Amino acid sequence: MLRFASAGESHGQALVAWISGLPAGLGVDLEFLQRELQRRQLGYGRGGRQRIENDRADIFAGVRHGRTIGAPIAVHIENRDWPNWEKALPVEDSEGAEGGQRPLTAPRPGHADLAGALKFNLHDARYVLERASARETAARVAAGAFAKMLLRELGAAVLSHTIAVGHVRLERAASWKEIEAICANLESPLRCVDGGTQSSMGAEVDQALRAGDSVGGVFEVVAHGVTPGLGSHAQWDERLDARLARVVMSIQAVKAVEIGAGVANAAAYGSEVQDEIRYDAATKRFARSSNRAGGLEGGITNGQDVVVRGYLKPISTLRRPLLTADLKTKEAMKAAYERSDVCVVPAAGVVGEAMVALELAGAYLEKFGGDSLEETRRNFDGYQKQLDNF
Ligand code: EPS
Repeated sequence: MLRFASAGESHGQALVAWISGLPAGLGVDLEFLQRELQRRQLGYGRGGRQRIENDRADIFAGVRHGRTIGAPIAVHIENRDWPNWEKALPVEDSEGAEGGQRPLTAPRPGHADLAGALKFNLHDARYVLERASARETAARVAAGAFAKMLLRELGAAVLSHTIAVGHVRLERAASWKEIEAICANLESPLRCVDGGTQSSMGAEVDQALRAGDSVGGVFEVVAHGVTPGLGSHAQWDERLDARLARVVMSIQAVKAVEIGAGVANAAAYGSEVQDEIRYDAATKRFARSSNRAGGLEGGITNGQDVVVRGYLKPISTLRRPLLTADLKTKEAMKAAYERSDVCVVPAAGVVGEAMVALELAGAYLEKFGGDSLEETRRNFDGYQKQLDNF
């Protein structure tokens, strides 16, 4: 079973990612891993923190001589902001010490501040926000990079692009080639495949910035080359569409998830929604000329691209804060402002890729198993033959 977890607070010493269940013998592409972390740091509308951080993954377990060894993998990512927070967030008991605790008692509407303070019985939301922060997603992206390395061995790739920022939306479909190109271009400000739309998205970010506000949007994750038959209709919790929805919904600020054209499909007739089937003798595979189902039917992959969209609400930290009530005095006041991002849609897309890659890699390993990559591949190849002869 493929599992992963993270630890670490936004302004603590470091983040840690732990990933367990990958077969032995998988080549680890260190350059790719670093590049994935770099991609997550990019995007127009990010705050000052990204000028401090330069995320690098140090692997300290589970990889030897460039390959996985079947043991849990552990990755360490330093927080370069830590020296600025060492006095405020020491591990040791420092009661009465100088340095200040940097408490946050005016909870931000929309953030985990209030709900977390109530849950953990804290009258300072500092520890809640430290862990709720999307800084944690650097660890997810590191874990996701390993999942992508396995998927690559099995002929699949996972990428993303931005389809909406605020009111501005990409009004056409993007081809896989376009998505590949926009992901390879680290200069692209918002990772939208259409230049004109991207400029309008940039103006939307500018407007939010000028107004002391924040702006959300939609990213689309596409998994290409996915074999048919992952996931299952047989039991509710085996349905892969449901599993993908869960992992994408777990990303900070995501408040809705869509598979394929799920939202538009709800307002259309059945004849306009279902993707007609034909057989392609050249590839020996069934094919479609549309993919409104987003590559999943009955909770099972059907061989089309898997398409998952994450809808992000605007970041809850506002330079022009909303009203709140103080955790200690209960008095009405303005919510706290901490340095923050204005728009994180492109970065969230990279995190979406990681989450989708991890879930898909898990689904591959459930179907094909394998303690070594050779064993996984043998089982996978046998299944491909079965499909060829179907
Ligand atoms: C975040 C607030 C900001 C973001 C942070 C997420 O951090 P800071 O308060 O240090 O400026 O930059 O995201 C990251 C640090 C990151 O690497 O993505 C929050 O409150 O969620």
